[in-house]
Amino acid sequence: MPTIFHKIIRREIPAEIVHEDEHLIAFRDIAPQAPVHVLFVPKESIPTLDAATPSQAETIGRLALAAADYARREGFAADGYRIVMNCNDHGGQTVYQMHLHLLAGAPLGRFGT
Ligand code: IU
Repeated sequence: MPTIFHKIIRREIPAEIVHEDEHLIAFRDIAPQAPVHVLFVPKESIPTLDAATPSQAETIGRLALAAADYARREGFAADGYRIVMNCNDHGGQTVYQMHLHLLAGAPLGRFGT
C-alpha cells in the first residue's frame, strides 16, 4: 500500500531532500523534534521493521550507515546524534513505510528521564 513516503520518493509531493541514492532517500521531517530531524527511507517497500526479512538486512543496515554518513558530512557526528525506528502502534509508528529518524543538533537527554 503506497504511503506518503512513496509519494515523496516518486516526487509526487515535495520534501526537503538531503540525500538520495539508488537504495534510499533522506529528507527533513515536517514536524522536527530536534534542530536536525531527518528521515531515512528505503526505496524498497517494507511497512515496518516487524515485516522485514533476513533478505532485507542490507536495506536496513544502509539506513543506519546513510545516517552516519550524513552526520559526518554535516559536521555533527562528533557531538553526537540519535537514530530511532518506531515500530507499530505502541512504538509510535504513523507512516507504514519503514524509516529511520536521525535526531541531532542539541543534547537530547536520556530515555526514561
Ligand atoms: P513515525 O515513526 O511513523 O511516527 O514517523 C513519521 C514521521 O514522518 C513523523 O515524524 C512525521 O512528522 C513525518 N512526516 C513527514 O516528514 N512528512 C509527511 O508528509 C508526514 C509525516 I504525513
